[in-house]
Amino acid sequence: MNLKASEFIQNSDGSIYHLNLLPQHLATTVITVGDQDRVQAVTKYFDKVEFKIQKREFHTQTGTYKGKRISVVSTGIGTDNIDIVYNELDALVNIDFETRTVKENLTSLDIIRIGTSGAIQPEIPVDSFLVSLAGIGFDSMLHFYEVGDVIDKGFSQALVKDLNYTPNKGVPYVVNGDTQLASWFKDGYHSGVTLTNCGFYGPQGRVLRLQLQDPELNDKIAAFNYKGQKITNLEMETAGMYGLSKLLGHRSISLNAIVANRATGEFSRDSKKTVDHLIKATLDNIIAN
Ligand code: R1P
Ligand code: URA
Repeated sequence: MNLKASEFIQNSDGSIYHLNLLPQHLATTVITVGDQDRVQAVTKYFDKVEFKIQKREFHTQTGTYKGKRISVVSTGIGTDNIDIVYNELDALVNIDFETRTVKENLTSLDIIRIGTSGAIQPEIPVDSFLVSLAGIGFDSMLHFYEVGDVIDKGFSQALVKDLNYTPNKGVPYVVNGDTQLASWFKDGYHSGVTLTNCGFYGPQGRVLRLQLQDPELNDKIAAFNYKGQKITNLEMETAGMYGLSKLLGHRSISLNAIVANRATGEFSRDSKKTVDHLIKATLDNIIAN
């Protein structure tokens, strides 16, 4: 069945609506970054860049690193943007742009996030790296999809109970990252469970001028333990990435440069340098696998 013009939206050059890409512009290994300027910070290490485009916060460059073709795509901030980026990346490989139909043989992408994050456990220091083995979504994006058995219901129920989580904030969802991709990033990485939230300030327990609905929430998050798993860090994309990649049939892993530690109150003195170290490590880990 042909997809309607209002659902699968192509620009006048045939490219997909937000990312502005045609299928030939995308590699099957994709690095996502939040910050559009971080795309260049990754591709400066490439042998060559074959293609560049930017529309809104979605900046893409495709090229080769040590002979491997990789696309680097900026997502902007939040799981609302992850909804756009994941659906459009999937369309680029799994929808025929001429017939506007879903292909019979589907392609699976490897999607690796290089992002920043704040640790919530004191033993995970600023300027360290963390690979997210699972993502907990305090946002509601994934609930709009038929999720089947992709989410861990027991984990979710334990969160609601132990955190005394008020229903008007929604229902947390928990999704695992891809274990094969996670195994590429072991040496030099902490691992943990990443809490993805729908904001940076109140939702992550930061108080500037506004008081919080539950001032104890971050302490409860830090103390929470489900079958030996502790929540390690806070950011704004991982759970949405894991949910959509499982539903669409792609492999995703989220790598975090820890720039803040909420337990000790520290922030990195040179977060750009830490992110640069994570970029170099990630590129070499991709090549080694
Ligand atoms: C907030 O400052 C942003 O930083 C983190 C959060 O997930 C959020 O997107 O990731 P990025 O550095 O990749 O944007
Ligand atoms: N990004 C976040 O979302 N939170 C932090 O504390 C640091 C980076």
